[in-house]
Amino acid sequence: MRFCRFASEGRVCFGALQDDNLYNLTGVNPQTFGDFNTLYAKSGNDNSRVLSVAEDGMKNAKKIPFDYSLLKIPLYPAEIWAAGVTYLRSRQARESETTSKGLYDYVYEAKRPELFFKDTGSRCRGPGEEVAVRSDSKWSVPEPELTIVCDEETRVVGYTIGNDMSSRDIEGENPLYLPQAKVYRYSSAIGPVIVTPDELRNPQSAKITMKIARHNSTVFEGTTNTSQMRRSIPELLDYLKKDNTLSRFTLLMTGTSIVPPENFTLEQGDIVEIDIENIGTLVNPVTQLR
Ligand code: DO4
Ligand code: MG
Repeated sequence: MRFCRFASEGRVCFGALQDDNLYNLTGVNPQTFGDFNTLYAKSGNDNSRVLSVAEDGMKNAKKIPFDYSLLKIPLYPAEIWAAGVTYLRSRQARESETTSKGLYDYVYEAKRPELFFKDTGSRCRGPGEEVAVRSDSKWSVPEPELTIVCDEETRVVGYTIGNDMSSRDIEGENPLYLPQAKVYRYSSAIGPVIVTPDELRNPQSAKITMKIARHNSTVFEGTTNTSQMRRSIPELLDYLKKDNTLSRFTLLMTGTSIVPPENFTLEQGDIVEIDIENIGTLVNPVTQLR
C-alpha cells in the first residue's frame, strides 16, 4: 500500500494511492484515517493490520485522479535521524572534501556506524516544496537516501524517499560543524508516499536515481542501488534504538551513494528529482536562503 496526504476540497486528507487514483480515506472516517498515526493506532499498533484496515476503508472512499501537485508531506516525523558513510562513494567524497583526513575511512570500516540527528518535522519539506541552500554555504548538494519509517520500538512500518540536504563546504571545514551543515530551515525533504513493507520486499536491493535540472536541462544525473550499502538496515536500527527513547514516527535516512562532481553546487531554482524503485519520485525545487 502507498499512503499519502493530499489537498482535497480545501482540506488536507490522508489516503492511499493505487492505480493512478487517490483514495480519500479521511472522508470515510477522520478518526481512523486522520493520518498515518491514527491509522496505526486504530490498527492496534500492529503493522500487519494496517493493510486490512486501510483496504476496508478504500471500499467506501471517494477516488480522485492522481495529480502530483496535490501531494503534501506524507507525515510529520517526530525526528529524522540519518546514517552517514554507509556507501563507498560517500566515504571517498567526504575524505576528499575534509580537512580532517582519516575520519571517514575509519567510520566506514568501524563496527559502530555514523548516526546523526538530521531534522525535525518542522524543518522538513514534502513533495513539490522548496528545499534550501544555507545563506553561508557556497557548496551544497542534495543526498538521495532510502528512508525507513519506524515506530517508537524501531519496528519498520514503511519506507519513503529522503533528501538529506548537505553543505559540503561547512562539513568539510571541520567535522564538528556537521549539525550546521545538515540542520537548518528546509534542510530535508521526504515523500511522495509512505510505502508499506509488502511493497518493498527487499529494501537492500532498490535502484536509486537522482536528476538535477537547471533552466530545463539536466545538469547532473546519477544512479546507484541500495545493494551497495555496507551496513544492513537492522544493524542501523539496532544502533539507533540503543539506550534511546524514540517517538512515533521516527525516520532514518540510510546514507547517500550519489555525489555530484566537486565543481557542482545547487543554485536557486534547480529542481531535484529523486526516484527509488517501488517507492516513487520526490521532486523539490531549490531555494537559496539570504
Ligand atoms: O559524515 C557526514 C555525513 C554523511 C552522510 O550524510 C551520508 O553519507 O549520506
Ligand atoms: Mg546523507
